[in-house]
Amino acid sequence: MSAPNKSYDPVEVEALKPEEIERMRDEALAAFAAAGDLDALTHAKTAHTSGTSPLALANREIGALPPQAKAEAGKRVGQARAAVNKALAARQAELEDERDARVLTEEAVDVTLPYDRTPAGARHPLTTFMERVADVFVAMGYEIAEGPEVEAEWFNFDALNFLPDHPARQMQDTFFVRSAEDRTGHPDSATEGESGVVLRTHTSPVQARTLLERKPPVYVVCPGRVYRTDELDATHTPVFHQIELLAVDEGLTMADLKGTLDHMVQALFGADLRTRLRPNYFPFTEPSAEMDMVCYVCRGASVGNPDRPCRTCGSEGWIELGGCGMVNPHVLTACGVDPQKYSGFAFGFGIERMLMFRHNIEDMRDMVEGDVRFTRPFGMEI
Ligand code: FA5
Repeated sequence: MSAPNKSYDPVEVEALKPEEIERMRDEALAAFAAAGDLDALTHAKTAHTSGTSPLALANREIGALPPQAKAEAGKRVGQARAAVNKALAARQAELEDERDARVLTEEAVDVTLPYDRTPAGARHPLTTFMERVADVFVAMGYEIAEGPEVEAEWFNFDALNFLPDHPARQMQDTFFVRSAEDRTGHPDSATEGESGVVLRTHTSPVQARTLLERKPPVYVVCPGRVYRTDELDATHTPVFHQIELLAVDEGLTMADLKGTLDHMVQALFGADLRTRLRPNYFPFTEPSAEMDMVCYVCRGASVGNPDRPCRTCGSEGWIELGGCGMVNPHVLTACGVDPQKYSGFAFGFGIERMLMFRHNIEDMRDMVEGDVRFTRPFGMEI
């Protein structure tokens, strides 16, 4: 900065001469006009309006002028800086308009062009729901276990304590696989029911397979496809899905079973929902029970209340989920597990029926017919 002037002689301060100020202003205006895009304008802005620009440096000289000269020089510099800022703002707006117009043209979408008509695929809601149920148990430390769909009769029935004359063993309930020698035989062949091989009628044979393969403690969840000779109708299909749960450890009781069921129902349908057990019979569990959950829609409020009918539970207040019980000691023994030392619980239920009441699906046939108009509303869950 120059030394303070004692007398008024503006000519002595070169940077404040009127023609110098005009030159600085004109240079700035020319630089803005020459900036072809916003990046170039940013550079020009730094060069001509920042604290080290010629006009800013000239402005600093004013402080060294004698008082009578300060006002005149200040006015001159101030007017020049105002002109520079105005020109900058105008050019900025101009360049932004140009950029917007260019982007609109370059990125225009022709909505009349034909789109890719191949629809994106989605997983079937049965698959995603079955995985969601399994995840609830995996989060509790259970492992996934699997077994074959073409199963030995021994695993499907004998190991599970089905006596030889149990009705489920009849050919009108179970698909028997023909023996190798009889593959070309007549459909009514007598050997069909004697091959010892069936399409598994439930996921419970995985219980026996797991107990033969692993030593307790065993905590497994077994999702899978099962087969029965049921006709396809609104509530039955010959091919459906079940999820089985098996826990075998020291000291397990019905209370553990009930707590596990409550946790599952709350994880899948909402907090505070209860389950109840009703006595039932399965050869492979003792005691056995049918498991219901309180209706997650009306929570029992529709029972005896014609003004509030509930489609989900048919105003029953409860929804039947599946079968369960304590693993029958005969099953433990058949699979080499000491029933004096270990006890266990198991339950199994049909995924289709659960999906039906969870999404108010009225006809099971919709789930198996593969029509995308049914699956599409379930979205792209993967
Ligand atoms: C069983 O299959 C037992 N294995 C369940 C079990 C496991 C009990 C472990 C105890 C311990 P059930 O035959 O009731 O039980 O069938 C279970 C579920 O399969 C039923 O609740 C129903 O939801 C479903 N289900 C049965 N038949 C069909 C069918 N034809 N179509 C669709 N779902 C069916």
